[in-house]
Amino acid sequence: EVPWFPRHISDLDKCQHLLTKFDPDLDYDHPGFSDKTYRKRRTEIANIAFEYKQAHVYANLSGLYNTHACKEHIRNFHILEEEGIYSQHNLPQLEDVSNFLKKRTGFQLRPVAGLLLPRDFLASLAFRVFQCTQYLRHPSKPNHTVEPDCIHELLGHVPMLTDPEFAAFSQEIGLASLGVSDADIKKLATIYWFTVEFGICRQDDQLKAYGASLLSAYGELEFALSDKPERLPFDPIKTALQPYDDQSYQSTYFIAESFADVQEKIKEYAKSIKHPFELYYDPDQEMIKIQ
Ligand code: H2B
Ligand code: FE
Repeated sequence: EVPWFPRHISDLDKCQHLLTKFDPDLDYDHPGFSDKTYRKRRTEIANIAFEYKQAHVYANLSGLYNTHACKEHIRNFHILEEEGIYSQHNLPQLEDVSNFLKKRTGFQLRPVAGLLLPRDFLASLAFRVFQCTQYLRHPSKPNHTVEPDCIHELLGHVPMLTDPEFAAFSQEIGLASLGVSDADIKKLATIYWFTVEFGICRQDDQLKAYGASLLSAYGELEFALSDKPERLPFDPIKTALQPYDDQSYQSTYFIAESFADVQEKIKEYAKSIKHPFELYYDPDQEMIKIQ
């Protein structure tokens, strides 16, 4: 049997096994062995080398967008690259992306430490605030992460939130969540899961991904559009009750007949939820007002 060898330049990510015999952390004879500061600096430098994969995640994913992403995502991703906000070799600053979004659709990014409770996460959307993580996935699993990370937010969510209609509709899901029961939050979070995170839609008779979790996961993006998983038509009443796995690929995806269709159906569904009062968002005062 022939030993494994790299076939594509990106396979060099797997050629990162170090010989440890001269490693200052392990070799007692290393002149730096007893120098903690030196060893810490070496570890930091080593981590930069391991994390070099990030550029490959960007290249791998963006290479799939033309065939796998919805039009809105493709268009806005181009704009982000043209304006110099996104590129393969650096992670943009939260503030630059937030300023860009704010000009386009009034959405702003706010840093968050990790996965939020659905009620808190959805509530922020009512204010056109998107809670954005600040860390990267572990480099040993570049293609998939169960938690949200920067790659997920930047490659998945931000291009979609750059679309005015999608932004309006995200805010509506947020407004629909305010003050509702735990059971209704669970249903809204499930709808959010199968649309904003894992949604597929039909465009020009082809299936395209618009869900951010698909658009930020190299393996699952291909899987979701292949003939392997089950795909059902999107119907909020049924979708809201579908159980899901947040640890690995989804076994079921929901197809929207068009991008506009999913938005319309969710709007209708939101009207059917029992709300304690009529409310709206006043953007001038950045306040929710009760009617
Ligand atoms: N928290 C954070 N920080 N980012 C998300 O994308 C996210 C979240 N998604 N909490 C939420 C949950 C979503 O899956 C729904 C609303 O439960
Ligand atoms: Fe997300």
